[in-house]
Amino acid sequence: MVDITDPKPTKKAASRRDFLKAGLLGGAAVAASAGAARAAGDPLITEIQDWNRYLGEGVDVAPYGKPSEFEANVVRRNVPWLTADPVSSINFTPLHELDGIITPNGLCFERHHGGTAIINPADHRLMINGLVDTPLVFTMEDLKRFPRENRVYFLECAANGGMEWRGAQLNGCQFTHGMIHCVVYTGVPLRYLLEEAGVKTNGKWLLAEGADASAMTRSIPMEKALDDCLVAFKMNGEALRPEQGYPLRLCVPGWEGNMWVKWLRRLEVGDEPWAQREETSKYTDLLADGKARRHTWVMDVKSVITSPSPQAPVTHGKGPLVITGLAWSGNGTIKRVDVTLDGGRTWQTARLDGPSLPKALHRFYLDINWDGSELLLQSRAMDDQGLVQPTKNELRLARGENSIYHNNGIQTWHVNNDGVVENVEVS
Ligand SMILES: Nc1nc2c(c(=O)[nH]1)N[C@H]1C(S)=C(S)[C@@H](COP(=O)(O)O)O[C@H]1N2
Ligand SMILES: [Mo]
Repeated sequence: MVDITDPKPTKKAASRRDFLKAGLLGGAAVAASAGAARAAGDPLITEIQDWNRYLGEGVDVAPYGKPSEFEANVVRRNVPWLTADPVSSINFTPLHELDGIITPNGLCFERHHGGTAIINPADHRLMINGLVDTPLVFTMEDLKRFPRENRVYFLECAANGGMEWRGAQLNGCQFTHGMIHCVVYTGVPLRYLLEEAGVKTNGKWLLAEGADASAMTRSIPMEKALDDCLVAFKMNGEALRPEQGYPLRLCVPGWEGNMWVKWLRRLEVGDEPWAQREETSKYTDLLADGKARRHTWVMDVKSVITSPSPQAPVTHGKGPLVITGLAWSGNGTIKRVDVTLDGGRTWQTARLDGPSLPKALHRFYLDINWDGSELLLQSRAMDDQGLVQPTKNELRLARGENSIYHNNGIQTWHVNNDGVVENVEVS
């Protein structure tokens, strides 16, 4: 904890929030006494501060609000050497800075293959053609007259963690696991639109096409399209962000992000898959024998500790420590998350907190009293189908080392005595 003899306590060391937090942790004697001592001689408590003395800005200074200036480091980040050009590239959600299960719109990672398309919704059209009774074209206005639903889903790029197949590489969960976001979508069940067009009996597949410069296309089996797919126009209550496919995107819950076509302009009904680039040369899994697995749509059960993690080291020394992270499964809900402090020798069941929704992120916590010794932190998730997250060795045994996509292996963070955290691999 903070040295109470320090003549110039830092702002962080004496914040009211820390004091309250310390007071709330009943068993945390160290924290509580430090908090009490701070209250006694701390100028941040005893002297009136500027923000208490002067009026603040009026309403309307920011008609669309922004985060506090003190949160300026909470941003998406890319890894420039990963791709040749930012137009066909990726950036990552700062998972280590977030809590709960919802990703703020401005922090949702971006993956596009031809840059962000800028489309006036008045000019946007969605066509349904192919093996249908009546080919249809919808405007955005048309779509908003169908009954709509609100659902919380994660979207994970199949390449999330792809750089980590052969060993620990990137130092931060933002980069190892940040190709994921989770928001509330508002949209029309795809089923309603397909029913309107009337799918012919041999219509077994759907080709979804984007209106961006990459005109991304993916084949989707009709059962999935009729099951839980959504044509969404809102995220977290407001219009989709341009980066996320404004004005319209496809949601394919629990399945790989690549299928969630943004700037959705066309749905063609067919009798077999199309074998487009994104389902042959990309988004297939090269196995050890040189054959490629295809149509691996579901994003399997997975989890990661988001704090402590390399970008979120332990700065407060020993004592109460909140370990937290995220778990998810494309199969359904998360039933249990176990956490180990010793690289997998012993496990403790973490506390799941917040909503538990199918195909959505789940938040877990393990509140410990850290004695300052080294930790090898891992989390292991189990979903409601009984599927358990594998170790990276188990994954490599099953899939070989050529793979990029669908790495749901257990992540290890090494925490040293000073609380510095590093990406390592032990199993
Ligand atoms: N039209 C279009 N849709 C697209 C893409 C694209 O480049 N163009 N990228 C796909 C990929 S690979 C992923 S992982 C997700 C990323 O969604 P996001 O940018 O909202 O995070 O969108 C998918 N949909
Ligand atoms: Mo992706």
